Amino acid sequence: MKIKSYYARTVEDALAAARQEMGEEAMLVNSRKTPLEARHLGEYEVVFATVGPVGAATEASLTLPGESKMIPTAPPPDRLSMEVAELKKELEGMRRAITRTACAPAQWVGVSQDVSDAYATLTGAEISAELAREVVQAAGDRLQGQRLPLGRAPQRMDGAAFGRALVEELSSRFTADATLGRGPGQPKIVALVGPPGCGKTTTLVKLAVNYGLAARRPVLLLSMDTYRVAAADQLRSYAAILGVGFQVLDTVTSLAQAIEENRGKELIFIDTPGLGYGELEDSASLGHFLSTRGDIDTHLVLSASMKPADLSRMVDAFGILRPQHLLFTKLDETASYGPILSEAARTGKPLSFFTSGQRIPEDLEVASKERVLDLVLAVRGVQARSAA
Ligand SMILES: Nc1nc2c(ncn2[C@@H]2O[C@H](COP(=O)(O)OP(=O)(O)OP(=O)(O)O)[C@@H](O)[C@H]2O)c(=O)[nH]1
Ligand SMILES: [Mg+2]
Repeated sequence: MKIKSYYARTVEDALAAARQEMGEEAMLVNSRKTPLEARHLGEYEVVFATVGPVGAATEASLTLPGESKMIPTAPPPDRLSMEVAELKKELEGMRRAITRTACAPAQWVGVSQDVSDAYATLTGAEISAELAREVVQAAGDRLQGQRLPLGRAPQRMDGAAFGRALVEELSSRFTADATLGRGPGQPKIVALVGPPGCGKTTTLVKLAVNYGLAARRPVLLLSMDTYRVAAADQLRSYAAILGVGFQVLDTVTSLAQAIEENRGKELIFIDTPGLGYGELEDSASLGHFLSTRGDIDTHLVLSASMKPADLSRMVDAFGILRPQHLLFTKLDETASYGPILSEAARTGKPLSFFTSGQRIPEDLEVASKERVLDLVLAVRGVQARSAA
């Protein structure tokens, strides 16, 4: 019996090489992902055997591109271990088939490494699987339409061009808009709403400093956060430090009145209590007020570190307040930025600002498409800026 190890990018490639060298009777006896230290030889190590004359020397060889090197090996596997190996092979084949089917659009299956890499990058950044598939598919179509004659196999496509098409596709799926307030009138009124502890109050202060004080615009801070004892004190302290007007209001009627009385201000920021799922219904009057006032620009504040499914549920739950923008905080607490893009794409709502730290007022930045693409594609190394 002759046993030989083949290192190749795929099991199929190894099989083809083995059949060519060892003949059609070459039998796959084992396959595994190549250990990391030998990964440069190929993604998979696949062991093949052929039954030769009894007593023939047993050997295994390590096949490198353009070279064949013999190394000593263990005794030949017995019947049971060969059956186990066969089963392993089948399982591995099934796993790969399932992964491919779930990953790439049907017509791209098994065709292009760029496609599966792109899909892996997007889902690795926790962009929703559905959006990732759509974008990768559309990028491929876009490229095929531009560059390749119809019917030509996509594996011959230009990887860099595909990267650019991918960035363009992603970029076309969401918007960013960091304006404060709605319409040309004054004052600009901005309300921050969101789940408890997501960073509403500190973000509001960051905005007030950067867009009010720093620009010498008269600012007023209003707090509707009377749910918890002394909840408004946090904002009251900031207002005192900054030397800006501050009021605590416990009804929407008094909120409307305070806005009316302060028409002379350029910027009015409204802080609201953190609302969980259950509490959203209890605060129907605030919800009704914010969703019906055409002059209030409501930003839904969300932590970027929320799990994608919880994030989507939360965004949907806050839909009753009809927020105009999505504002993401705590970017410093995650390394997966895909959900930001997914939610912006899913809801069609523009991203407004990002915060990435507790420092006031420094840790605030304008949300831009370039920034989002840089964050999402960081590991891919695609030049997001060039296409955004
Ligand atoms: N790491 C990090 N922490 C942040 C960020 N933004 C806010 N925080 C912190 O998160 C905590 C809660 O912030 P708040 O601004 O009080 O959050 P809130 O949404 O007003 O909370 P409630 O009013 O209780 O609903 C504070 O410790 C903030 O310093 C951020 O971008 N990164
Ligand atoms: Mg607060």
